[in-house]
Amino acid sequence: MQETLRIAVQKSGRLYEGSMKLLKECGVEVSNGNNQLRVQAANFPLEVYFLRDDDIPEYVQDAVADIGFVGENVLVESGKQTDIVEKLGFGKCRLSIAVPKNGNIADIQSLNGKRIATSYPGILRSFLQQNQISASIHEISGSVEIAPRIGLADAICDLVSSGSTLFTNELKEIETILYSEAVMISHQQLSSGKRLILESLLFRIRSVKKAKNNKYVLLNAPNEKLKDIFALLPGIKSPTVLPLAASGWSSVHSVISEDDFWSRIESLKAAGAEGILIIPIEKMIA
Ligand code: PRT
Ligand code: ZN
Repeated sequence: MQETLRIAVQKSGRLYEGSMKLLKECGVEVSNGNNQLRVQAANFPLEVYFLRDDDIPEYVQDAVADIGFVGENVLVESGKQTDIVEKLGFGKCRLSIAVPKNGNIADIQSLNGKRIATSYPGILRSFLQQNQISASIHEISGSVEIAPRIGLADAICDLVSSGSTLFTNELKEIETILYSEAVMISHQQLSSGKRLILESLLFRIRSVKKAKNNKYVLLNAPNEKLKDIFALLPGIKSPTVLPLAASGWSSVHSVISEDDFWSRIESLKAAGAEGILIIPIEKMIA
């Protein structure tokens, strides 16, 4: 009998949509009707457990689930032993120390003797130790950003993504402790059957991620400009070149990465490319 890989994902919250979307893009069909705790994928040997994110590292460590999608921040804070298999590219945020905008704390050294409110006492404690700062940590589970205003703390250590929560609460970041995104974690000793399923899922995840980081580009150019244009299209073995009906012109097809997308398009235009079309790629198989 074929084995099934058990994956833990967040039941609801900021990582739920990204997790389900990624599975879907990998061709794994999961229906989560009726708010079920466990659902078997229809077309892949995967069983999905819907849990609170804080419980995911422990479940994977203890082999209640084989793998999980969870924020790196939650994993590090939990101190649980699992392997990080892959960064997933969603749920990006940072754990930062922030202080009142108009207060007198300007750098981390000024935190000595101060009170810091956080939901991440473990990560904060080791940061303070490493930097030899002696401050008291007030652990609170939510609405950390209001702590300075109500006199509970002098500073906070909380997750930031857009920065609008800090802005609204008249706080400013003075230090980032951890950059985080959703990661795939795995139990440290999977059976060989489960490892094979994991490899197959991972292959699909990497193909989806690679496709997102690249775009298919089509352009027209006069033949005498092709050499300059090829020089601007690195990273692939060779572009496809087709003659156009208009003599002396060619159509060039290639793949360019998202990283320096706009500057590369501008360079292509400057080099003589015309009629540039950019097309998203759905999957990219290495
Ligand atoms: O119920 P459960 O325990 O599963 O969920 P939860 O309420 O603990 O977590 P949830 O759903 O809020 O967040 C899940 C994960 O999303 C976090 O562990 C992070 O890995 C990731 N993530 C990404 C974030 C943010 N961005 C984020 N901005 N988690 C929380 N925030 C909060 C932050 O705490 C602050 O209150 O959003 C506010 C700041 O956002 P900005 O955009 O105003 O800067
Ligand atoms: Zn949580």
